[in-house]
Formats: sequence, C-alpha cells, structure tokens
Amino acid sequence: MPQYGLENIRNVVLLSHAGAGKTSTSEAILFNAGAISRFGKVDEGTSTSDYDPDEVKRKISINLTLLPCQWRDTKVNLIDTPGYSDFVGEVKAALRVSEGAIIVLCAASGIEVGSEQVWGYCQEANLPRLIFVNKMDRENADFFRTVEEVRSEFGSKCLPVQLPVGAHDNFQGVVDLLTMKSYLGSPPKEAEIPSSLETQVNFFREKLVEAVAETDDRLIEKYLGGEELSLKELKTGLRQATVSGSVVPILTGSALQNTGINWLLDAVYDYLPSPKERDVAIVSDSAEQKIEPSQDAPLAALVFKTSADPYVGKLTYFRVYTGAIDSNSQVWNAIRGGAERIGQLFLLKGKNQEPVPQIRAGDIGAVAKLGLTSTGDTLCRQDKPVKIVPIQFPEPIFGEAVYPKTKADLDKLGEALSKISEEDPTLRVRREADTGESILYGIGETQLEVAADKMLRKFGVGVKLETPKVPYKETITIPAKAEYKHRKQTGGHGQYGHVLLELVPLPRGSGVEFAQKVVGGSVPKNYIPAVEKGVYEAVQDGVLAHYPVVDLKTKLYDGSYHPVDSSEICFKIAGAQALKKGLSQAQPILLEPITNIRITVPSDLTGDIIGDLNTKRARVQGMNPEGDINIIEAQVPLAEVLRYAIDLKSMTQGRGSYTVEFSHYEEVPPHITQKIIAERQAEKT
Ligand SMILES: Nc1nc2c(ncn2[C@@H]2O[C@H](COP(=O)(O)OP(=O)(O)O)[C@@H](O)[C@H]2O)c(=O)[nH]1
Ligand SMILES: [Mg+2]
Repeated sequence: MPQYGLENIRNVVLLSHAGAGKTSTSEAILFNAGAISRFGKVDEGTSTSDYDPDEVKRKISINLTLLPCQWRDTKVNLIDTPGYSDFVGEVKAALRVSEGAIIVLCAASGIEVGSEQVWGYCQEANLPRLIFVNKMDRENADFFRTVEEVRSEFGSKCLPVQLPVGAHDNFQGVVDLLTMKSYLGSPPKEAEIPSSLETQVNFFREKLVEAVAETDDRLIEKYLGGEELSLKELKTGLRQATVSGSVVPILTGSALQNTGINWLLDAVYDYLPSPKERDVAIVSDSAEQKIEPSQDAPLAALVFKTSADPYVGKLTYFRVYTGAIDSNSQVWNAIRGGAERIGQLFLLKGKNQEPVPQIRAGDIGAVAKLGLTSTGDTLCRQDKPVKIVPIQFPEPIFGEAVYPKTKADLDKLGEALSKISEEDPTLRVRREADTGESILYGIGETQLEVAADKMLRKFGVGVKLETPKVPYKETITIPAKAEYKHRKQTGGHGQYGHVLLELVPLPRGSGVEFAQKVVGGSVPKNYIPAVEKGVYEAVQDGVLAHYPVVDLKTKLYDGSYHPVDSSEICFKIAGAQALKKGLSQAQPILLEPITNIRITVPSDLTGDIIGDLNTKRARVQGMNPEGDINIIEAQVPLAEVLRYAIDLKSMTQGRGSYTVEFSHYEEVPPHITQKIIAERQAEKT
C-alpha cells in the first residue's frame, strides 16, 4: 500500500443534477485508472458506486461513495454524490472533505435546477471546480449551447479547454485548446483540427489564453506584447487560475462511451488543488481560525459520515487534515471530550474495505464500532485537542408519522429509528406528545421512503409512513355552570358524589386551571383532589371531537356528600361528568396550530407562491426581496402545510426552500370544524 504525500492526493467531489452522469463518469474514471477491471453500468445495477440495495432498486445514488484510484503518481479520492435533492446532506458532507469538484452537465439538457444548486454550494464553499459536459453521444447533445448557458448563468470565467469533434452517433473526440491538437477515435489518435471548428477553436483559445495570462504579471506582459505563451506557462497559469477560482475549465466527453475520461483525470491532476493548498477551519475560543494541512503535525481528522450496518455495526468515515491516525490506537474526540479506541482502519472503495495500518493527512478512511463519535466530530490527540468547524447540514423539515406494522416491529422501532437517524444528519425523530405519534423529519418524501426501506432491510423493522396528525385542541367560548350527582345503590353500601362546577374561558395559551371555593364543607376537603383529578382526566377528551381541552378555568363551588356512601372515586366521577356537561353548554370550538412560515423563492415565482398560499388559508405578512430572490413570510394553519415540502418542490422545480415553526393556536373555521368532527367520528367507530 503506497503512502502519498499531501501534494499527491486529490479529493474530488462529483456534483450534478440527478441523472447527468456522475456515477457513470466515476465508473469510467475507475476503469481507466485501472482501479476496477469491469466497466459496470448504473442501469444494470452493476456500478461500483451505486452498490447499496436501495440504490440498485431505484437506479439512483443515495449515499456519497468513496472511489479512490491512482492517476500517474497521485491518489484521486473521487467522491460520488446523489443528485436527488432529498439527499443534500450527503452532498454537503462530501463537499466539505474535498479540495475540488467536478460538476457534471448533460450536453442535451444543459443547466438544470440541480446544477444551479451544486454551483451555489461550490460558490459558498469557495471550491475550485471543473465542468464536465457529459453525454456528447446523445441525441440533442449540444456542447456549444451548453457552454453558452454556462457562461451566461455561471459567468464568463467558465471556459472550455477542449471542444468536441462531432456529436451524437458521430462524436469522435476533442480538440485540446492548450496543445491545439485534436484527438479522435478510440483509442484516441492525434489528428488535424477539423476546419469546420476553426472559428470556435480560435475564439475559445483566445479567451483561454487571455484569462490565463491575467493571472500573472509576467504572462500578461508577454501576452500584450504579442508573444505566444508556452504550453508549460499555459498549464501552470491555468492551474493557478483554477485553484484561485478565476477560471473554471470546461471539458467534455461521454461517460457511457468512455470518451474524454482520461483528459478529465488529467485535468483533476493538473488543475485541481491538493490538500496542501487548502487550509482547514478550526474553532478556537469560539472564533474561527485556519490551520495548514500537514502530515507532521498532531492528528486532526473530521468525521463526515456514519453508516449503520447490522453486521459490522457502526462505520465511521473520516478525513485526516493533519498528522496521521493508526490502527489499534487511541484518539481523543474533542467535541465529546472523551477517548475513543480505534481498531482496524480501512480504505473504502465502494463497498470494499481494504485494511490499512495508517491513514495520513490528506486522505480519507473509515473505522468500525466507535463508541461515542458521531458525524461532525473531530478526532485528535488528547494533549493537542482541536475542533474542526463542523459541517452545516440543512434542517429536516418534512415530517411523516412512523407506525410499526406489527407488535414485534413496535418493540424494535425506537432503536431502528435512532440508528437510521444517526446515519443521516438530515433525519430527526421526534415524539409528538399531543398526538402520541413518532414523527420522522427529513428533507423530502423519497428520503423518508428510503429510510423506511432501510429500517426493514437493516434492522428487520417494518413501518408505514403517514401524514402526521394535526394536534387539534378544544376550548369553550362562554362561561357555563354544570352540576352532576353521581348516585348509585347497588347491594351493600351505595355511591354518592355531587359537585357544581363553573367553567370560564381563558385567553389562548393559558392551559387548564382548577380552583375551588366551597363553603361550609359541602364537599369535604379530602374529596376535592378527587374532583380535580376527575376534571383533569375529562379535559383530555373534549366533547366535540375528543381532542384535549385547553384555555379554561374550572371552579368547584358547591356540592354535597354522604357520610357513608361517598368516596374519592365517586367525586372523581362526579367531577368528570360535571365538566363534560359544562363543556357542552359553553359553546365549545376547535383550535388548530398556526405556524410561521418563511419561504425563499426566485422572485419571478412570487405570484405562484402567494396564489397557492391563498388556497391554504394563509395570511401573508411580508415580502423581502433580496436580489432575485424573495422571502415571503406568512402565518398558515399547520394542517395546510404538512406536505408543503412536496408542494413547494413541484411549484419551483426545487428552487424554493422554507422554514416553518409553531406560532399559536386559533379557532378552526366552522365549515372545517364540521369536517374534522365527521372524520374523527368515522375514525372512532
Ligand atoms: N447516452 C449517455 N447516457 C449516459 C451517459 N452517462 C450517463 N448516462 C446515462 O444517464 C443515466 C444517469 O446516469 P448516472 O450515472 O446514474 O447519473 P447520476 O445521477 O449523475 O449519477 C443512466 O441511465 C446512464 O446510463 C453518457 O455519457 N451518454
Ligand atoms: Mg449517481
């Protein structure tokens, strides 16, 4: 197992809209680099990256996958990511441990929503990147149209370093704008530049040389003086420009046909930065600081993924930034403040694990069965603790209630839920006290379906997912008085309890209060707690639709007792029954939770979003345009936004996002109250 210096590593994340060809590109890269001997296919479920049964079943990537290979003297840790927006957590984790990115575009579809999103993530992270215009073999593939779109949306710093020769079933190869040679056929042979491409070749070559020259005073002098830059100068300059982000090289090819892949690997080698060229942010005295990656410094490694395996147990993925980590050693988890035993270390390649004695700075590895470590933690030396700035994951916002399918499933449900949410930082489980449901929150519907499949496959727990119940409540609108006498004569001694209650509505959010003002011992003191107990039990089950009653004060003001027949239970029954009578007389209503929602969308979609909110009984409270996005704030009943993640995605093709939080309870409009009561009755019978 060779060891690599920092300069001889590239950690590269593959990013794109779903289906542009990341996984196929990664397969072609592995194949050409000799890391695999068989060229697998996504569509046949045989790719190295999409090995997980859920990925094979759906034919999409769900997890980030580590796919190391060697190109020339350098180790390339390729990280394939899912394009489907539900799995953005994996993308964020992969981005964080990479020094460079390849953004894959489909030559027929051009820029798609997902391409915009991943471009945005790279901008945020300031990540040097390459663009690979894939699928040149496809019908409707159009490199020049795609480049035009890219340059107008992502900026003129995106520049082709190659142009394709031919397209569709006549895609032959590329013209290299640095060497000014064309390479055609398979295996590629040097050829003349086709005369039909001359105009474009000259145009883009000029742009490229100019952009490269601008990176260096000496080069720009030479360029302005009319001198040609040498190939070496061009390459060095392009590397600098790519690393600094002032140029984004565009390459092209076809992953499926395995064309253009070697040049892509060359570009990763030549232009993307090594771990040495990117500092890592640490938290020091709650401020952020940068440290330089180094193999000689004490250990600092970031845990960026955790996966749960029913056999192996927990598998922890980490990226080493400084120092090295050894098999069978002890490290310090600076975030948890505890020691962690490290067993056998592994390098991962898809599903394969290769045991290794050590993993050094710059590289990525995994270890099984850690005790206290979870995603986001830093592993280091106890005498030199460091905390690497943790990864920011998006908030889980879309919830579904999880119901076990059988009694056996119920027993194992809690553990399975906690294991799958440990695997995915964008999943969270919360028990809703009001409805008694366990709610699994995530980013989207597909992610939750995959989570349910995983619970069955990995932990043998069958679950159904349902839209969560709305925690409605009931209250009263006018004061009322009610009397109940519980009296029974059965056999031996009888039962007797008699109370008079006064019910008064309280303001929203007050809850339930109980008071007593009994004069002359008409209800003896020792029975009053029983009445109170009866009242509190009865308010759990309202008279309208069996929802809990809130915002009500109950006062016990009179009653009577029997020296022999009275008991606590009799007064409890009387209290509960009197309350029920009182509720019916006090014009009860239903209350529903109202949320504050904050929706961020491209400005031109504002009209659609507002129109839709109007059908959801929302009150729009404000709009805050910021550039070409608009932030809409509204209050809307929870019942209307339980599936808003799905609605918003379809209205905006995924360009929108939102946050939602509980605000307060409000009266349900009468026509909806009728519907809810009818539904509850149907449910109960
Ligand atoms: N014609 C053609 N199809 C491709 C190419 N690359 C990928 N595909 C197909 O596009 C689909 C999605 O590819 P995949 O690699 O899973 O995309 P990902 O979602 O970005 O990982 C699959 O059906 C691939 O066979 C290509 O270069 N040419
Ligand atoms: Mg994929």
